Amino acid sequence: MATRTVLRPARQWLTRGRIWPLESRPLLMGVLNVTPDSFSDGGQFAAPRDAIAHAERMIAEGADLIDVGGESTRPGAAPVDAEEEILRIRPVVEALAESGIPFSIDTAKSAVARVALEAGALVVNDVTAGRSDPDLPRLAAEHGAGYIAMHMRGEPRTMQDAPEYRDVVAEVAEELEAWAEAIEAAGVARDAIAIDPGIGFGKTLEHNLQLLGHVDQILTLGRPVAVGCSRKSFIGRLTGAEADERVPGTIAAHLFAWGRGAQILRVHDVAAARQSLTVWQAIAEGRGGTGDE
Ligand code: HH2
Repeated sequence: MATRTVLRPARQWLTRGRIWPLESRPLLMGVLNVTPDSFSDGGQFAAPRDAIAHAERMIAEGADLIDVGGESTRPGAAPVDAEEEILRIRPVVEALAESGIPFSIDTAKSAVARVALEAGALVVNDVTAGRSDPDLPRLAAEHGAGYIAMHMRGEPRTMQDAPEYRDVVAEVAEELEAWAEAIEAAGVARDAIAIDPGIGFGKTLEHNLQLLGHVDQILTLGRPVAVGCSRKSFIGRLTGAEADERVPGTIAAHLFAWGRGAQILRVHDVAAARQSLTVWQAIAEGRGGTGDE
């Protein structure tokens, strides 16, 4: 890897005029998949009423924002066209906006992002980091929105076909920085762009473990760092647990990533994430009490 400047971790994330401080505690993005086929919660929140009730529950449990997705990106998933994705997300983003719930839109398509941004989405969460739809970064810039640029090799249908890296941490960091710079060149403010190593996207078990163990290296790019391990298959590979039994493994992975500097965590199980982080943080800050509580 070419030598690059080592920067201090980002201190804030700017999304549509809202400043999220990143130093005191991690931001939690609660996952809201309004899809029939997401790998762990597909079909559960397809009805707008159920989706909104779930979003409200996640906010009450400590989510900072809700990440709405209308297309599954699980390995092998078939792509969905923009019209279908819009039909799925429109009633939900409009209701979230009406309730004043902060939300992001998890999409790689500008037509879908436009609907969400017009409703008030604060962030575009793009698993292709601006590479599949060149209009997406420009559109986010027009709205002053935040952007999450996630790392993926290939596309969901084929990404797990023998992914190979020389040095996974260095290559992911290098590619993320190049893609984030392109998003910046399209007009998105530097402080608005978060990067995400894309756990499970074109990576083997070993690659995922390397990336989680070295989040601190990604942090030296000086951009906000997001991580999503929630219920992912690497936890199943390590433990044999099915997707709906992976909360303990998710907590362990996210606590480790937070300890290494990750600032934004994307989770399905918000209450468990918030509780684990609160306890971890209290101990880390030495608020252990007198021992008689
Ligand atoms: N993971 C998933 C989807 N979007 N976005 C970011 N920034 N980081 C991630 O790790 C990430 C993501 C996959 O998880 P999920 O939404 O639960 O499943 P599906 O893609 O099957 O809907």
